[in-house]
Amino acid sequence: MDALKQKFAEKAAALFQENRAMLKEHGDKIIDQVAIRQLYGGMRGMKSMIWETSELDAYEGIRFRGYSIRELRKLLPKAPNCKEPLPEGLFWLMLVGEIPSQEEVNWLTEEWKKRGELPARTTAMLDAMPADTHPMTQLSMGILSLQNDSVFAKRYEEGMPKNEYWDAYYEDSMNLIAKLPRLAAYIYRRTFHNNEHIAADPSLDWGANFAHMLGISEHADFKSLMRLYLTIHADHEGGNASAHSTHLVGSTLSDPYYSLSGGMNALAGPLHGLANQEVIKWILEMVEELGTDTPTNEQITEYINQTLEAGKVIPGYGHAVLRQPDPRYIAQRHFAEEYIKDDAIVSIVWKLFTIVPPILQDLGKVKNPWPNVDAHSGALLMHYGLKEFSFYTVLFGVSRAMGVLAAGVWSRALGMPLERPKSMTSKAIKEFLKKSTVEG
Ligand code: CMX
Repeated sequence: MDALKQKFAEKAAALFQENRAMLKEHGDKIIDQVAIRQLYGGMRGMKSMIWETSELDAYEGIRFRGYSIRELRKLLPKAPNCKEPLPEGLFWLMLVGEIPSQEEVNWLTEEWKKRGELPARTTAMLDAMPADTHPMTQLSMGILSLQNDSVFAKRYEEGMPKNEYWDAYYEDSMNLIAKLPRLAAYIYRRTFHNNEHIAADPSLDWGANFAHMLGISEHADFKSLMRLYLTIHADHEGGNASAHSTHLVGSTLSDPYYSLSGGMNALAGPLHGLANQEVIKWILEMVEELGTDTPTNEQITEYINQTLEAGKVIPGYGHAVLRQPDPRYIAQRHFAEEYIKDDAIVSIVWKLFTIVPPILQDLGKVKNPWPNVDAHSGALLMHYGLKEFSFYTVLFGVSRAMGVLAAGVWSRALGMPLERPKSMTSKAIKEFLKKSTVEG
């Protein structure tokens, strides 16, 4: 058994026992109440599942195993000559709750290299798809094409006992995460670069190798950006749509390939991960409409109002949980301040930060007028030459896989059952109200 798996096995066995004892003693205690508003309102704030890898606070933002993004940028191991964390380190942290040593992270980098090859059937399937198929569709189908090799599905078929589910889920998750950069780079190169592919560089870590295979830029800063990007998009506790979808599908004992594909289909929606594509599309349309990439505040205000009057949302702004500027936005802004000088699109993103929030606030209904993670990422990618914005959500997906799969290994280890909440009809709600009024 490898060292990461061994560590996980010990921690998971201990928490499993602890939880059983805790549930026996406290299982009937009420932790939350549900308002009718929440049933009609996308279950906002409803406590409904266990997610070990990260926790989101409305004001502080995300904490991975208790660490903020600012702390992780300092504490996680790094590649030589790079200030940004290695995403491999975050995966280790999410899985076992400890900041890994440089040696442990190097082991994980090597392990993912060994598991990273794509089978020929995956590339053949992608090649058979129309070139204008959205990259997120290609990603989801590419993940499913790998399902033939699921260790979990095979061992389940052979009668694997419950206490081994996590082990098979771990193996699939490691294999899948290892392959995702190659799958994503293949999708990018076939869709936008005449199907000309770039071989993996065995000397590079997971994130830098992804940057290399995309072939965008040999600029060292782009590799740093990829490491940061893949770290900060990885997890956002369990309730967001991609995490929750992966979790729900996994709870049926569908294997990690089916589960992650489901999660990616949720990420592909414009209110979730696709917002990173929508932000840059919206900014580029503004630049084109106004005929300048240095618009005045008045011109930007006018454009925002036009968008709202057309009944659309301002992409990259607002959040279902956060009530402050997203620390993932702030991390990307700090990156831009340090690495990027004089970029017109980055400047527009910064102007929007001061112009959008008061306008959204004046609408009187938007609960969070601040930027989310998607408001900044596209401008950074554009700067380094990754201009094909329909690909942006795939990058988000490659990162998100680490969080949702690490959480999936935990779900299997803790024996989480089939997820099956209760739904109600509007008629039943009316009857409930009638009864509660009569009863006073
Ligand atoms: N622009 C315009 N209106 C907005 C808005 C925005 N950026 N954000 C929220 N609103 C509106 C909502 O559409 C809703 O309007 P109605 O009552 O008319 O339906 C109202 O304000 C209240 O919404 P809310 O409670 O503040 O926000 P929700 O929790 O319902 O939705 C989110 C959150 C992210 C879907 C929403 O803010 C939004 O649509 N933002 C733009 C899309 C976006 O950037 N998504 C990415 C989020 C991050 C991610 O998951 O990747």
